Amino acid sequence: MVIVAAVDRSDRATDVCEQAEILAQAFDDRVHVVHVLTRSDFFDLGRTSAEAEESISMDDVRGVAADVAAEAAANVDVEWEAVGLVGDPADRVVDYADEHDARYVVVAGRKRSPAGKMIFGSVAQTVLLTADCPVVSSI
Ligand code: D5M
Repeated sequence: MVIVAAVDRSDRATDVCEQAEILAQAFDDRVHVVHVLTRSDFFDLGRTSAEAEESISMDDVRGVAADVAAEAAANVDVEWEAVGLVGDPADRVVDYADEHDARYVVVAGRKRSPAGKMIFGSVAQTVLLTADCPVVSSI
């Protein structure tokens, strides 16, 4: 089966991948490291300019997201795959886990005030509440 490691661009991505690796070793599974880019993330990464917007394909965006995932997965010592997706991070991670019948999704939790959650949302919380499979928090 597949262990889905959902990674953002923070240092916590390394912990998520390490936890996914431990689970994959225990169950003899593979790790799919998933990063989701929103369109605005794509521009934040500085890979393109607003003028070039028209010529960007979804494959370009997915490719950039997969590069982020691959970077996070660099030290994973079991079979892994880097997956780049586009859209709302929590929704896409949950859809991906469902489509691949994931054994676990791994995310990293973080302490946030109620106001912080309201303003920024929490990908980890939404994944936890909506995924069909168990969700493991690496911290
Ligand atoms: O997000 C915490 C966790 O949610 C993080 O450890 C992985 C997952 N996450 C957040 N953003 C993304 C993207 N863009 N792709 C894949 N997985 C993601 P938080 O919002 O701090 O609760």
